[in-house]
Amino acid sequence: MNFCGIELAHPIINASGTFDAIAAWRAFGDALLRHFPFAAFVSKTVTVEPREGNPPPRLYELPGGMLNSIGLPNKGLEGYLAHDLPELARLPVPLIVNVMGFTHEQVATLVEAFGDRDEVAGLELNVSCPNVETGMIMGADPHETGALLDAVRPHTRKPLIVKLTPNCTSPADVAAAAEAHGADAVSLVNTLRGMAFHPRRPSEPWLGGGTGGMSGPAIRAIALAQVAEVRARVGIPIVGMGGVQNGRHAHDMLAAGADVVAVGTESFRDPLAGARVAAELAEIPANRGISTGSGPSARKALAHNAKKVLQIRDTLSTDLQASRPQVEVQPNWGTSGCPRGFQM
Ligand code: RRO
Repeated sequence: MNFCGIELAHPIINASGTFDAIAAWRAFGDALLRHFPFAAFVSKTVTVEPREGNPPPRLYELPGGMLNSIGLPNKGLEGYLAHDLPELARLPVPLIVNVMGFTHEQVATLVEAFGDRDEVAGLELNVSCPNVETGMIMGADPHETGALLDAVRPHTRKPLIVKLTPNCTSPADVAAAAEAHGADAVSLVNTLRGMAFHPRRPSEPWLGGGTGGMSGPAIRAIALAQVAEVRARVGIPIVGMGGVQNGRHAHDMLAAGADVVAVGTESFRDPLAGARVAAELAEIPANRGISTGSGPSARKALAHNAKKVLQIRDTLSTDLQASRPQVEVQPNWGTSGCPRGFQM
């Protein structure tokens, strides 16, 4: 299928920041490249300057999801170009780089730097991070989003995908402004701002950053409603995400109006979730009335790719799952520090 001029083998990609392809490559070896779980790879957010990220703890498990307060740790533009981009360019799928700046000039610098690179298929503008003070300002207001696009659109001809926040009055208004000012697509939802207290020290916030962003199955219904609302307002393609765990959930996201579906939190539990979701989606009968508002219809794309995706599923169990990780991979979030057995 075609998404903003980018060829995708199937409609399932990753949500930014939820799959570390370089670490997974180290863990699984080249089997990961032969059976990459996503049709495109979206990088973790890159900023102009390197960032340490927020103080720990950075994660908190919740019933049906989790809170994160990662705070954009990254090597910065120079470090990313020198170290990460050459490795990510070797992935067998198109690369979409997620960028964030605190000013228009910073975002323009990032867009220009990546806009020139053949390794990069497209850019996702993160105007929706809940974990830095100014992170959401540009994405919470339609005028701010429009002004940002006016500033950065001239710097590249590559597809610009605007990642929307659910933490604002009207994501659909912001999406409409993004479209009117030259965005090629929108993606939603980023995480919902949330908070948790220390289990043993009441009134002390658990997360080092104080608040965090909530993701996982508990937010799926909210994501579906917002995707449907945005679809009613824009004609550009939509990347739908929020709590997708299986093919049925992906199907629902397409039915709500998405053209492409991103898997996020589920990949922490199951690094192969992307391929599994794609395979399950392909098995859902194609004639279930999915009709997307723009671009190639998801139904046609599913039928076209069904065979290919089923092949991926068949080889997964005999190859990638059997290949022993060369470093230890946590099967689940053991790092949140949330005591086992604690009632949430
Ligand atoms: O790094 C983060 O804390 C983070 C980012 Br950039 C984002 O966009 N969404 C999120 O939940 N966490």
